[in-house]
Amino acid sequence: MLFDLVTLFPDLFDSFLRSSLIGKALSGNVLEIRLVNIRDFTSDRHRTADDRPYGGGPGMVLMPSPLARAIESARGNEPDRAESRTVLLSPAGRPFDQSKAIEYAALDRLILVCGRYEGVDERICQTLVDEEISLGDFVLSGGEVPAMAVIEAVARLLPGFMGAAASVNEETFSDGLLEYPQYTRPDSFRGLDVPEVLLSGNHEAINTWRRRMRLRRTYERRPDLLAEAKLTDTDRKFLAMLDSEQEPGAANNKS
Ligand code: 4FV
Repeated sequence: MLFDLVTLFPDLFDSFLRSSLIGKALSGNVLEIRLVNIRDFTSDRHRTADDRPYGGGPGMVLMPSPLARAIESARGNEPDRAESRTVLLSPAGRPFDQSKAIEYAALDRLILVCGRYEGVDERICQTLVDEEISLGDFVLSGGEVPAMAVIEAVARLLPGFMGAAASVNEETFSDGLLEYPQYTRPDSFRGLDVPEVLLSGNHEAINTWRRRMRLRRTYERRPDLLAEAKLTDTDRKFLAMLDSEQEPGAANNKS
């Protein structure tokens, strides 16, 4: 899979591209990442890429021409990459989540456009951007960090990326529930012991405990996820029990 990163600050990606799994995947041709510096597509000797907003107001806006040329140059390389999508990282975008990561992992190429300053000229969104994606309801100084998050979430889903290090975390959100708590040695830490069941070797009991912990954590922390979660009748019975626990005067046994 190919990622084109359209940015004013390509150096920001240096250590990220050298980091462990991404670095290995780049050398293993599991994925390819190309940096497209918007400044290389400016036309004046000051290499100006931003200008004052029409209508006044604070800050600057990324100019349409250099950005359009940068995106078109990215698209121009290897136009045969059929399944391609151009995505602008912006707080006004659709929240990024695991289902979007799974969707992107099926593409041949993802062109990620990193905004800066107050944002990009809207005519870029109208002409060259397929969709806008937000990392969350907060304001960053640039789209580079969200782009790194998208690359990492998508790359982990590519065949050959995780290799032996396949993780349970892949399940997180894929069946709509939060993950179960993890423990490792020592079995007693600052007076806190690892739950007995995890030391029992009884894998059926362990799986039941882990499923219940996923249901309880999702119920307590992200009840909004339960509507979409893939639940069994046993799951629903357990959730009903949690509900009954909430009733005033109900006994509270944290199993
Ligand atoms: C952002 C976000 C974000 C806003 C203006 C960069 C900044 C500047 N991108 N999810 N939250 N972007 O805050 O994706 O263009």
